[in-house]
Amino acid sequence: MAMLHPETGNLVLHVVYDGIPRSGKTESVRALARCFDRSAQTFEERDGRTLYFDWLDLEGGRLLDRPIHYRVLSVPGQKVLSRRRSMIIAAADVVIFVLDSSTTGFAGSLERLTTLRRQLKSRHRPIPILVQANKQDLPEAVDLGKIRDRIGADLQIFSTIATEGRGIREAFVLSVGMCIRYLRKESLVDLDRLARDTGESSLPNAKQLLSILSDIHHHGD
Ligand SMILES: Nc1nc2c(ncn2[C@@H]2O[C@H](COP(=O)(O)OP(=O)(O)OP(=O)(O)O)[C@@H](O)[C@H]2O)c(=O)[nH]1
Ligand SMILES: [Mg+2]
Repeated sequence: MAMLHPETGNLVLHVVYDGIPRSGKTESVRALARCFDRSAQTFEERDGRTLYFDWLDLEGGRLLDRPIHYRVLSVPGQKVLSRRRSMIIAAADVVIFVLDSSTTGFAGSLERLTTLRRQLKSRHRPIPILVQANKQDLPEAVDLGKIRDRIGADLQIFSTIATEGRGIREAFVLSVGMCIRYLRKESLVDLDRLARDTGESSLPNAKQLLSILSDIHHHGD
């Protein structure tokens, strides 16, 4: 959800990478960080699997005359961590869905995308989704035409190879453009309301988010 940063007053937008396990979410966030000479933080990884989230802060552009601060987060893909995943998705202003284009990951990705769309439909306002067709370097990768046929024409698709950083920055820029256009068009950002909300519940930092998600895991899973 769009928020005001309690210290800087900048507008904070949440960009969330979702997708099945091993689809390339962490790889995408790390490649994006490299594009901006930053490094992403990974909150706990075991055997190469994200246990909580990846986190990256970026800045750029303005909305309602405020500089925009992007909080880039990736979810843990594993099914057993779905409560953590849902909680992170609940904060999203835009979701980049990392679709695994390998023959083994494609069917599961379509299923997960359906779940994501259902989940986002229940929100009080629609949340834009960009589909990042990842692993397009694999010789057996499902091609964009077939992916388009299966997911429908209403979602934008962008081809990427996260391990080589190809397409990652462009997909990110496209997704935040979609998000900002939508927020502007629908006049969804009301600075007065955001200022009130910021006073009531300030934005959790990475450590606080980690703690919130650990509690959910202990009590819920
Ligand atoms: N060939 C190829 N491999 C990729 C690509 N993107 C990611 N991978 C590989 O896929 C594996 C999983 O990547 P991750 O980024 O860790 O996947 P994830 O989606 O974060 O996985 P979870 O944290 O378990 O949800 C790693 O071995 C990556 O190197 C790609 O574009 N092409
Ligand atoms: Mg990961």
